[in-house]
Amino acid sequence: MRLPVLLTLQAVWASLCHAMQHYPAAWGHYDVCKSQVYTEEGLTWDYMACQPEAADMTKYLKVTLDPPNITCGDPPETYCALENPYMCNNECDASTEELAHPPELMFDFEGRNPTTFWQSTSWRKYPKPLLVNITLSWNKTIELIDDIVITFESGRPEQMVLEKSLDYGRTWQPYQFYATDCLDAFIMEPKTVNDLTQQTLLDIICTEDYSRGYVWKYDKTVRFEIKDRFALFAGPRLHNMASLYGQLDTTKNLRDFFTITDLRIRLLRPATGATMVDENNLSRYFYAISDIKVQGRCKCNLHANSCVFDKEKLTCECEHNTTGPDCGRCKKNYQGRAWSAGSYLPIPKGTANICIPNNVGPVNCECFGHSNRCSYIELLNTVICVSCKHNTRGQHCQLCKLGYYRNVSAELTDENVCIDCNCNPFGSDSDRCNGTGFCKCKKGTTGAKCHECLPGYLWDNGCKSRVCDDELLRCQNGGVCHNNLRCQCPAGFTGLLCEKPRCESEAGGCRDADSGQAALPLPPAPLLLLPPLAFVLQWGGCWPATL
Ligand SMILES: [Ca+2]
Repeated sequence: MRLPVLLTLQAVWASLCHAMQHYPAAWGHYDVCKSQVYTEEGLTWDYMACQPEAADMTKYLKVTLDPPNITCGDPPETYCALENPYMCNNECDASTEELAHPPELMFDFEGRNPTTFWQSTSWRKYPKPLLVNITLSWNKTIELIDDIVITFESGRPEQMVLEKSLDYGRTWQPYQFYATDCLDAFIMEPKTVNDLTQQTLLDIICTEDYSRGYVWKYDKTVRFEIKDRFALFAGPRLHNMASLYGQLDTTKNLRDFFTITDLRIRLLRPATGATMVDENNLSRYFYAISDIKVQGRCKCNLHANSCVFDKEKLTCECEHNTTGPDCGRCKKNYQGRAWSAGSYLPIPKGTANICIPNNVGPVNCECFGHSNRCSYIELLNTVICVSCKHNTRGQHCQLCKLGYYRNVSAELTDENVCIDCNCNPFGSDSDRCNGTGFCKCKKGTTGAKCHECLPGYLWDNGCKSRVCDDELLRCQNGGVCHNNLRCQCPAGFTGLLCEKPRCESEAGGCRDADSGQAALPLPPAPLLLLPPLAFVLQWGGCWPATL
């Protein structure tokens, strides 16, 4: 392949790589906490914001029911069929595996037939309300990333509240109210998630969307819509995650809204399917849940990309010199500046905000405004700026990149602090210049940028020495001086000043201009075709006839 083709392919590849780096699909992975990079100080670590992968969080929870003996089957009882409330000979018996409905059946793998579910005792004590609290505890802060979906086999409750805790169950806040009649049940106007806006996203609403119907085959789920709330910032198909990440970064309330340690489902009134409760047939009324979905990830404050489940507890595997269950503080001896969470911005790598050792001199990431990212170099026990912009370089972006020089009239924080040397590529030895912008010139060249010629030289993609003129350096044998750079020689002559006679290769030899004698004939034609000899004959001018 020829060189120009190679260069073209390389250029295409480089621009492709550049384009891919900025392709939106690469946004928001945050799956790497650090990577090795080469800087002027050698091999070092570059730190990025990172977070664990999202997962099915129901694998890691503890479930508690209140009252504790609310699960059916102890003592055994009969209840009405889910499909037909007048067939009331089904049995719930906690002591028989096939007839028991313990809470873990809300979290087992679904897809089997028949569906497995937890079930409460029936509403025997009507009109005393049938109240059940189902508490899911993680003993760890987690961030929700998808809708919470609860599947009821009993018909969806006529009244329920979904609550969250952010302090391991000490205090609770409602997430959403659900009722067949919001005004009647909670004195709230019925709303849906579609009524929310960016400004009202954190409002707690009561919805009637998930309470209607009784054992509708395809209408069994109660949902808390996380994704619809995300979409208020990220767009309907969550294509603009940058906008959402930006909001999460800057708005603590928003971040906290999607963060939980516990969830509580407060079941307040079972499905009755009618305005009147049939007091003669109370074993029709109970709660049964076959599945609860909670998708999320460990909250590690963007300081860990993995979270392990060990001894019944989730823990972030903290990086960036942080520690604690949520990487919420700096390690001992790494408290050189106040702890802070990582940031999603700038996309796609974010900012790590690592903890730095106690004994580092200047603790700030001081880069004179040419970078907002620093990297701690363990070997040198120092903090350096990473990715200095505006053509700067150095530990604090205080120097100019090679090929640039310091603009003395600009402050160190000025975007125009470094000026392009702008050395003439033909006239200068390199693209670098000294502190006042002077380039290093090639022979015959002068000027600050090496774009002018010294006397005796002429510009021709650089300065070439003067070859001929009409005075002292005349072209000989009838040659004509062309732009003072070369003699245009007549057919029979060559040389700088047309001082040599030209070889006559067709005739098989050269005539020596000084002796005037005929040269010996050259060897026969096949030998002439030997490449080195052919080259010499074509380009090398005349050789002695004895060759
Ligand atoms: Ca199940």
